[in-house]
Amino acid sequence: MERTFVMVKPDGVQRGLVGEIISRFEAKGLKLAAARIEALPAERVVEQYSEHMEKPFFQGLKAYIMSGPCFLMAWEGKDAVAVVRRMVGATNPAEAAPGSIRGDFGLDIGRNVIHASDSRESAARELGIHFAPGELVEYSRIDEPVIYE
Ligand code: IDP
Ligand code: MG
Repeated sequence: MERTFVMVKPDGVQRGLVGEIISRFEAKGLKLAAARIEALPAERVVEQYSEHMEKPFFQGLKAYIMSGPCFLMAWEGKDAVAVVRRMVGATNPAEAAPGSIRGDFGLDIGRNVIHASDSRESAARELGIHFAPGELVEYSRIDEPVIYE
């Protein structure tokens, strides 16, 4: 089992997409381990996106992520990191596959609704930035025996 970090960005929260997005991951069979709505402080936004610090879009990205509250989640399941990235879709929503979250709900690369960790290492790092270990809840979903072989 893997855990991954997922965040509905301020545009997704403002557009009322939090419930739709949770529903997709729940229906897939993934397990919600933590969730919180929060206006992120600058230092955690910079830490989250440190790999992009030198990019021309960084200041705009930081202002976008700080423009309103985000909805932070930890999702758990088999191959959760890769599965969630596929469900999120390509970075540019205009090119993201229909059926993916970005493909269904966005048009602009600078307003792409959602973030998801891109590797197991990023997932561990990002979960550590936003959640204390005790915030990740361990439990079983009663439907696990019919979701997994
Ligand atoms: P990802 O979110 O699909 O992993 P990254 O390349 O890691 O994409 O970029 C992180 C975030 O930075 C994107 O989700 C998007 O919000 C923003 N971003 C990336 N490229 C651009 C750009 O060219 N213009 C504006 N924002 C961008
Ligand atoms: Mg990325």
